[in-house]
Amino acid sequence: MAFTTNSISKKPPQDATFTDRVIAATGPNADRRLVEVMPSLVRHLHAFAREVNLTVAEWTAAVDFINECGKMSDDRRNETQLLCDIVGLESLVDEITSKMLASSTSETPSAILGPFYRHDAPLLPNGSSIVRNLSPEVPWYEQAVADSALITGRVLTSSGTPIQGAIVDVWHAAPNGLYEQQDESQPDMNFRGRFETDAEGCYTFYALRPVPYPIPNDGPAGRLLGLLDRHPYRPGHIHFVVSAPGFRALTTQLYDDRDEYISKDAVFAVKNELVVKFSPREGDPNARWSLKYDFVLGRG
Ligand code: MBD
Ligand code: FE
Repeated sequence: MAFTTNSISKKPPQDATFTDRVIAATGPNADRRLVEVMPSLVRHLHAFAREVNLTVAEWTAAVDFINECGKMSDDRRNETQLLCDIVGLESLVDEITSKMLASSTSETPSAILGPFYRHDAPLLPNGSSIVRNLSPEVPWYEQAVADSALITGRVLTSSGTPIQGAIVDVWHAAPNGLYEQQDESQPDMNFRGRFETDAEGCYTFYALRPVPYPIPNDGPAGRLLGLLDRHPYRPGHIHFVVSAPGFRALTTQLYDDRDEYISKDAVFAVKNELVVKFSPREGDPNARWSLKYDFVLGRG
């Protein structure tokens, strides 16, 4: 039955299915977008429950599971978002959104934000490092030196004009596979920074080549992965949010091509255009590798 605002004031027909009755309960002053969205959600939820013969015990376990995710979610760790990630929902929504908004195929593809973004990463001068307090006492010191990398590039319009004053907000995990907020031993805001592009649209910073790591495995989302006999690994990746006035902010990730998990990301976020190759770098005591990557923003 096609849903119209007119039909909601009518008594549901005697032969309406249970699902139609639930949908028809929506009132005349309902939120407009919910009027579009909820009939489909209710139909799919009901069809799912019927298809799998969902029992009360199973539904209760699912409610407990979602409640547990919610209780574990705050601005340091978002377990509900992680749950969406492992069933591919954040990647799907990201793809739908970018298809709706992208006006040019030259725009850099987006990728999901993930659960570890923090607002207010320090604004650093170009040429500085997002690696804080690295010393030989750090257990992964050797690896950090071996993976040290200079990352440079430009922020451009889709016609190739440099954008001055764009903000490149970047974050990645430590060589031990933990983001700074997951790891007591790391300084606050380790491996996070924001850089402003210069008159040529350039940004420059030091970071590390990223390593594969397991998404947090100690909560309900990790338990679900175990029950599904799935591995928890994401390929090594560097997160970016690139923004500039007059342009749509670009949330994306870059993936190191050395990584075996590129073809089996636990959260289904890899896109070919975002896989990058680091080059060996000579004569820079701060970096063994370099990467050049230009971000192309859409107007908006
Ligand atoms: C991450 O680090 C991440 O980037 C995503 C998308 C999901 C879980 C952990
Ligand atoms: Fe991540």
